[in-house]
Amino acid sequence: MKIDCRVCGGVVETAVDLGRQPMANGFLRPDQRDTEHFFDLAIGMCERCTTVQLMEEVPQEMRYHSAYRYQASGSVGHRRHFAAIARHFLDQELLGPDPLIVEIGCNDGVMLETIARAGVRHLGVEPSGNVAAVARSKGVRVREDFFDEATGRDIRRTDGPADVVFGANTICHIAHVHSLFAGIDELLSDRGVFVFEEPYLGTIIGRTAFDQIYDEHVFYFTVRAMHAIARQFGFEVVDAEHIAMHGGSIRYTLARPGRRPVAARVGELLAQERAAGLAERATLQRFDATISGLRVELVELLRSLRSAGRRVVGYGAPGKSTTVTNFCGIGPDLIPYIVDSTPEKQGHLLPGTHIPVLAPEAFSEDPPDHAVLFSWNHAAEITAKESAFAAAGGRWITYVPRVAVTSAGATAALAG
Ligand code: DWN
Ligand code: SAH
Ligand code: ZN
Repeated sequence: MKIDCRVCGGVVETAVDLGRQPMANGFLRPDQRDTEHFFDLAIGMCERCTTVQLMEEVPQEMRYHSAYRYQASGSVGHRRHFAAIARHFLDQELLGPDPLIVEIGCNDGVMLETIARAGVRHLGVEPSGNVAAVARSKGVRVREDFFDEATGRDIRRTDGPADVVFGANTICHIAHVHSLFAGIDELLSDRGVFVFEEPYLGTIIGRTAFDQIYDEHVFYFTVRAMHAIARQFGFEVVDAEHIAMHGGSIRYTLARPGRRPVAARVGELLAQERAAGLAERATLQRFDATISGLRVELVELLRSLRSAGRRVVGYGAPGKSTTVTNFCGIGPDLIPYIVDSTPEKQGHLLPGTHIPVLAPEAFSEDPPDHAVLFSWNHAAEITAKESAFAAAGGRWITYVPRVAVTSAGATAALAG
């Protein structure tokens, strides 16, 4: 299959195909089993700008709404991470007489609550009403909307120029990339910075983290692709920092050309990407073959444990778990339930495979023999929380970077 690149109009051809899949966060009530939206989950690389992107898109209004299941404050690690970036902006960027920071995809206010407490002017732009309400309850000012060119222009009119526009795991969700950057151009001050952190194609491939591929993640950025995107829309990549979030992300800093010095690590990451062949379609095709082998291994392991009478459950129902279970054909016959700490996911069914999601108490009250760690990027926090499980002989099953039955210690190291 071929499509036109959303960034530059070049040709994008399918390179990794994960088959018919539901929306990753489309958790169902038991009576909603027959209402699921499926689409062809596949990615390809643009032959011109090398941006990797979904071949088929799920409309944003179907993905983000008043029952959005993901709450960004659902882990200690993420709360700490976003409090730290907020303090960085307060100390380094929001120093003018009347500074303004705008966050695209502020979710439940996990970052902006620190800014609000500091009494600094801010605005969250968040289309999912339920999480926007949580942000407001924390004192965060929120505009319930999808950010695009019109939104950027309107915020400039009502609030003035922004010194910082921030996004985390959101910019890669936005398919209307031309309108997005036109909105940034409208909103950002002359010396302002557009800072955003997104899962990194380099670590998705390097760690075989194929479960990061799903409907919400429209783009899978590299520094090289972002360099081309920035230039196309009148900006410059002035910094690119490899961070551990979500198993490996890049925090990009864009500015207007010549306004900020370019950090040396931008060139270092570009060189690493060249060495890793990240701009070559063949790299994606090898990745496609690797995950097909991983699928066979994971299903064979689960089947052999079932045959041996061992009880296996899932731990964590991140968006990623929808991709793994549907791609591998893992249903309640192999994993009878998954526990997750998000109240809005409990009592619901995992999209596609309809594995029931229960509260974590089900795990601690009746520990299984094995647990597949779907929230592997939270491994340290989870294995510490469930240390009694491993102490009693329970074993974690992981599949990133490869299928393995591990002790708690080795599992904890997975988070990166
Ligand atoms: O890009 C996105 C990122 C920001 O978050 C969105 N597409 C949606 C979402 O992706 P995700 O669901 O893969 O994010 P997480 O943070 O890996 O999800 C972790 C899941 O694990 C949550 O549902 C909460 C759960 N969890 C748990 O049950 N016990 C997490 C921890 C730390 C725990 O102790
Ligand atoms: N920033 C948080 C949440 C990421 S989940 C974190 O990193 O954990 C992605 C968020 O982006 C969701 O809350 C979703 O509603 C929001 N979003 C999606 N498209 C958007 C758009 N065009 N403008 C603003 N927010 C958007
Ligand atoms: Zn392109």
